Amino acid sequence: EQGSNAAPLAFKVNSQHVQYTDSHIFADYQYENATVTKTTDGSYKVNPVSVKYQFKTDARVPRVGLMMVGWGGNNGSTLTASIVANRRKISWHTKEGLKEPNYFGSIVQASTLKLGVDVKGNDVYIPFSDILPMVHPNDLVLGGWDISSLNLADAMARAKVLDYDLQRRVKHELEVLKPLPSVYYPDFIAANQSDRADNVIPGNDKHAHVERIRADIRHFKATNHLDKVIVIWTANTERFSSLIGGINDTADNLLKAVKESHEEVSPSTVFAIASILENTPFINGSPQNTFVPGCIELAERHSVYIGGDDFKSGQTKVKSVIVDFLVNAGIKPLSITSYNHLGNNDGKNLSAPQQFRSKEISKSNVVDDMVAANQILYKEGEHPDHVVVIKYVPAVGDSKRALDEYVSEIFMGGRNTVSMYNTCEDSLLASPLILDLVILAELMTRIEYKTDAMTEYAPFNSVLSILSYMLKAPLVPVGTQVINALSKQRLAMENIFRACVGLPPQNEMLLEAKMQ
Ligand code: NAI
Ligand code: DG6
Repeated sequence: EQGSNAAPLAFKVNSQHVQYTDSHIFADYQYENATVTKTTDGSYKVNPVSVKYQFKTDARVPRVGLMMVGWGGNNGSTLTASIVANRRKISWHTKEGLKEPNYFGSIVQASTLKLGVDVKGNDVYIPFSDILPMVHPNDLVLGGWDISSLNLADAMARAKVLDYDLQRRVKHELEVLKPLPSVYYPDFIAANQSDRADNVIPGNDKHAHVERIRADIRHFKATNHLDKVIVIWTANTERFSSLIGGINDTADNLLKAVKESHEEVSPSTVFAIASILENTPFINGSPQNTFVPGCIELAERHSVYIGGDDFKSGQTKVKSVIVDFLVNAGIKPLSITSYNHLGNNDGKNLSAPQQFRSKEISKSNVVDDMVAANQILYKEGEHPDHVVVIKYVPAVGDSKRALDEYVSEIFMGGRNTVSMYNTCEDSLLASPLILDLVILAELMTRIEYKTDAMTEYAPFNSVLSILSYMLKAPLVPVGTQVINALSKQRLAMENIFRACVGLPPQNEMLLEAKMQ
């Protein structure tokens, strides 16, 4: 159970603005920004603003459970097997030799961040996971639901992602893990998924389904002696739910719609509601609009964290780097054409038009902020052509192919075409993202802030936009801007965590190296 004392810290900040107690880190932080207004003559007036924040971080690392919806899928089974291999330090043979387990692809576990500079002015880096006390993936207690009854060992074999020798070595530990029966409304996922659905909660009473999922979360928490549970949707992509006034527009209407088992309440929204009512953070790793307005309001009402949508694993991550680079280099992307083909069950589900449409939407809006940021290249409302194609090709399995072409206008009417071809196991990119989302969402539950105008510490906004780096279509608090540029998303994360330990935002000015 959660210890009464803080976890050992990798560093301490020597400042009057930072205090450490047995259980917490307190930091005073001056947030600097600038507000800009346009004057009547078209010029800008800029007002520097400075706001004092106090951050309070509970430095005690709790015992955390991760419940995956779609546990028996490619991501769920791959992540489970990989955690077991890491936990037990299980190595395995491939034709290239002996392989050791790792957490590559997780920013928390496999990336570093700059803490400062040493006496010679050289950068000093620490593991990302050392910036604040975080849960280690090996310590997560795993569970979840699936409409397919296969145990995790058979699910791992069905996924055909991990090397056979590794599968063989973790099998005994996975075969005792069985997904809980789940909520299945066939209309929301492709008809081609129906033959998997042999593990479903009976009936059509959506209120009873919410209560059943709530009970599952409570039971999992109690039987595993957990301090906290995080629920993540890594199940099939659903179709979008229609947004209907009186049904899903407000929290009360949504709860009423659940009681009436309205047809537009999706399984993923049932899980989100159940999690929120259990005070359990919920993250949506798929593109559909799980977070209808009423669901967001419900999360805010209960001060529960939610995050989404759609894991940003490969093609979109690269896109949010390349377009950012091109636009910031003064080069004007005119068209972005993206083809995918893949042969796993996700690809099979996405071969149905309504489910493809959900993915097409989440993959299509990912450059909007970068384009809008450069009014020299783009007139108001102007946008590059952007086409997204996904095809199901069973033979390639989980090894997704992504082909992208970027055509840009360069100096004096010239054209620049970048063409990319990317091959990778889809689930090996997505699984570490699940860890980052869960570990960072949990960390956020331990951070509170206060301004001079507030008498009590408070949690952040329920919508965790800080998770945007890992998500294709980041959900942000109502009325705030969406940031897709990957470098900005990473900076936001790093700098917020730095603020919690009283450190200034990351800057690369290196003035000490530039002055005489
Ligand atoms: P998958 O198809 O292998 O796994 C999904 C699992 O969800 C299946 O086992 C299925 O039986 C189960 N399922 C379907 N409806 C369910 C419900 N109502 N309740 C419980 N379980 C249910 O898919 P995969 O590859 O694991 O991906 C999972 C999701 O993550 C998909 O929506 C996919 O689009 C999304 N995603 C995956 C990425 C990747 O790189 N693998 C990246 C971005 C998003
Ligand atoms: C085909 O596009 C399957 C999808 O589930 C993707 O693999 C997934 O959305 C990842 O997309 P991206 O653009 O982040 O590589």
